[in-house]
Amino acid sequence: MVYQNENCFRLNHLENSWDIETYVANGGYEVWKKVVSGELEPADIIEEVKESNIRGRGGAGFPTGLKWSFMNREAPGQKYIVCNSDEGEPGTFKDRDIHRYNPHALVEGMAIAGYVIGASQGYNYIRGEFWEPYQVFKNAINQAREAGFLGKDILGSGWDFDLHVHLGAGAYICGEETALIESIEGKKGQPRFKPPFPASYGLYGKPTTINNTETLASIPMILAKGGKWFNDLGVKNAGGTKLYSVSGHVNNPGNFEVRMGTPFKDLLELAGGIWKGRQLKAVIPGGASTAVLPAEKALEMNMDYDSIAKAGSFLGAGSVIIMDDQTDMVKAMKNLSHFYWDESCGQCTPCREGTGWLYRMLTRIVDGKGRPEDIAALKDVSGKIMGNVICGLGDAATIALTSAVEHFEHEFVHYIEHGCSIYDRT
Ligand code: L3W
Ligand code: SF4
Repeated sequence: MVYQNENCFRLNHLENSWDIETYVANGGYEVWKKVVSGELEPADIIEEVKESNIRGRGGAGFPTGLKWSFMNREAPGQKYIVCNSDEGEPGTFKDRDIHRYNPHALVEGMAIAGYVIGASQGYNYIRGEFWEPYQVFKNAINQAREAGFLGKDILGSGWDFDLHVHLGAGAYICGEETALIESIEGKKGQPRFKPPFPASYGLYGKPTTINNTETLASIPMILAKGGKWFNDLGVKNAGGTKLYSVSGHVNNPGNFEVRMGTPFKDLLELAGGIWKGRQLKAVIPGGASTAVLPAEKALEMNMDYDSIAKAGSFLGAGSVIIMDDQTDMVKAMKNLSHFYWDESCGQCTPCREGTGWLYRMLTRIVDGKGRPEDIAALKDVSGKIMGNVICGLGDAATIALTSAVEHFEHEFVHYIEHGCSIYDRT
C-alpha cells in the first residue's frame, strides 16, 4: 500500500500496525475516551462528520453525517451499528487491508458510531473468504475488550458497547445492505425492498446504521484532526482522502490512499504506469458496477465523484480496473456478465433471466457464433433489467456492458462479422 502522512490510514505501514500497543502509542482510542467521558457530544460529532464531507466509501457515496442524523439516539429500544465488510465488488480490495493493517481504527470507528446513534451492539459482516482479516479483526476486538475499550461500563462511563463478527458465506449479494441484514439474521441473503431504509427498519427490525469499513475506519482520524481538516484534503462535494484499489494492467497494483480530486494520471503513475510498455485502452474507475471509460476520457478526469461522473462513470468503491491496449473488450464483458449471472439472488425476473441472457449472448459472440442482431439484443435486454429490479446488482450487470458497447462497438461487430477478436490474427 502507499500512504501519505496526513491521511486516515497513515499507521498501516508501521510494524505490528494491527496491534493495540502500536495503535494506542499513535493516539489510538483517544477520541473514544473523549466520547465516553462526555467531552464530545453525539450532536457535535455528527456536525463534525458533516463538516468533513465524508461520503460512504462502499459505492453509493451517501453523506455519512446525514445518514447518522437519521437515527434518533434518545428513542427507546435496541439500535444497531453494522459495518459492511463484505467487499465482493470485482476490483475492490481495500477493506481487506484495513482489517489486516488497521483493525483498531475500525473497532474505534464502530464504537464511536454506535455511541452517536445510541447503539449498544455492533456487527461487522466480513466477507466469507477473508479468513485472515477475520482473525486479525477478532484479535483486535479481544485486545480492545481487555483494555476496557469495549464491554460493559466502558472506562467507568456507564456506557455499554460490544462488537460481534459475522463471517459471510461467499455471496456477493450479501454486500447489499438489506441482504446483509437478512444474512446476519440467519436467513437467505436476499435484498429487501427499500424503503423502509435500515435507519427505520434494519437488523431484527430495529433502527440500524450501516456503513462501509473504510468510512467507519476513517472516523477516529476525522474526529482527532477535525472535520475541516478532512474536508480541506478533498474537493467540493467530496471531502478527504480515499483508498483506491488499482488493479489490472499496471506495474504496481495495490491500494493507494490519495486526496479526493487527485488526477487519474497521477494515480496511474503511483501504480507504476501501464505494464509491458503498452498504452492505456480503458478504465473502469469504480469497480465492476461502474461504466467503462475509454483512455482519452479517463486521462482527463480527476478521482472524485463529480469529475468521474462528468467523464461518464462513477467513483463507486474506488476500484480502478486498468485495461491495456491488448485487452479484448468483448471477452472482458463476457467475464463480467458471468459474474453477475452467477451472483444474482434470483428474486427479480429481469435480473435472474436477463443476466443469463447477457452471458449466453456474449458467450455465443466470443465463440464466433454471434448474430447480426446480437448487439441490439444486448442493449434491449440491458434496458429491460435497468430500473426494473429490487437492488443495484441487476442495474450493475448492465452498466459496464452498455458502456463497453457504446465505446467499443467495433469490437463486438468484428466478432460477429469475422468470428474472432480484433486481436486475433486470421
Ligand atoms: C435513509 C433515505 N437512508 C439512501 C441510505 C441507504 C444506504 C445508502 C446509499 O448501493 C452502490 C450500488 C452498487 N433514508 C435514504 C437512506 N439511504 N436514501 O444511503 O443508498 P443507495 O440506495 O444509494 O445505495 P446502495 O443500495 O447502498 C451501493 C455500488 O454501490 N457499487 C458496489 C459496491 C460494492 C462494494 C464492495 O464490494 N465493497 O462496495 C459500486 O459502485 O452498484 O450502486 O445505506 O440505506 N431516504
Ligand atoms: Fe436479487 Fe438481482 Fe433482484 Fe438484486 S436485482 S434482488 S440480485 S434478483
